[in-house]
Amino acid sequence: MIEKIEKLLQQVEAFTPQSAAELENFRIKILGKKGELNALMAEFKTVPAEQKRELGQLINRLKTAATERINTLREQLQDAADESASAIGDMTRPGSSEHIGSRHPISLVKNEIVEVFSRLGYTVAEGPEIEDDWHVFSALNFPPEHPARDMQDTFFVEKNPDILLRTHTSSIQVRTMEHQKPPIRVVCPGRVFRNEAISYRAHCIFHQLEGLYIDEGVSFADMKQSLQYFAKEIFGENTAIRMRPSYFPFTEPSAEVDVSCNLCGGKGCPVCKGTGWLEIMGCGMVDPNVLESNGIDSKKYSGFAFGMGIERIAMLKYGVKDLRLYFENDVRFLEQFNKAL
Ligand code: 2U9
Repeated sequence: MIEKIEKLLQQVEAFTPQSAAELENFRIKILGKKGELNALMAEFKTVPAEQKRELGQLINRLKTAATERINTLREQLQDAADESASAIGDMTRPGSSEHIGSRHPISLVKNEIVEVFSRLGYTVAEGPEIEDDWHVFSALNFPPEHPARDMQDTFFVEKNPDILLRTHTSSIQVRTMEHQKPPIRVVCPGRVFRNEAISYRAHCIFHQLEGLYIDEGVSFADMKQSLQYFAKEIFGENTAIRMRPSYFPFTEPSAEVDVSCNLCGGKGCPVCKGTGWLEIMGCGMVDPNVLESNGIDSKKYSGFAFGMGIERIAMLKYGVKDLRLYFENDVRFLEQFNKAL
């Protein structure tokens, strides 16, 4: 019996359960009603009186050792469970949602404008931001002394007067004419660069979208109708347009296009500075010199072109007062356009 108790004592000391269930089974096996300890107690009753003292002490040692060991192991298992639970965190807390970002308002407006013109049969073309003099100026009828060719207005690359950052996306139309015969119907969105002081209404980098339509018999009336359709699609069905004479080297005649101010309905307000009109773009009939420079017979073909600043259209559409906001990447500003996605 002594041997049996000592063996049980060793078992108690060596026992290391992996789970609370394993520990509970062990407790039942040793301390339970039908466990080893009660069996020993029953056997104890039958031993001779002279052995009772030593055996009684041993059984008591086993009972104390088993109770203490089981309590210690229970605490250890509980600590380990608490620790892994805190690593997972509060499992009842709602999950954190993924931040999916939003489209930049300039991209949204650009896509919208492209869609309007695609309904009129225009395709989209893009081109390089670093250009040469021919594609930005010479092919577009800019005279050699034109101020845009000046260092003051244009960024040149590495002091080479022939290599520059495009000041307008017209260079894309020039490239289109190099590999496409009329009819040509194309819109050209892109980033442009001008050496200008940064303010609430000007930036040295901005985005333009220009269009070109060349075919036989294209008239000023076609241009006016197309741009009126564009204005109504972008600013609303009740929008009216007007044209004022203007000048560009690449178009003749040229015009500025205004839309009726839809804030005051044309009555005059601070946004339209009391005029009832907001300038949105420039346009004109492609100068015959430009057609000829680009290998198109100006006697057979005519065309119109237009150009707009996307920042300006987005400012008018969304009521943005400071153009610099488009370039600061402040998510509090950018996220406001989410719903327009
Ligand atoms: C070719 C022929 C003609 C593109 C045009 C404008 C009028 C125009 C400005 C609006 C505001 C630029 O962003 S802005 O500063 N653009 O007014 N652009 S016609 O004319 C072309 C282009 C290419 C071959």
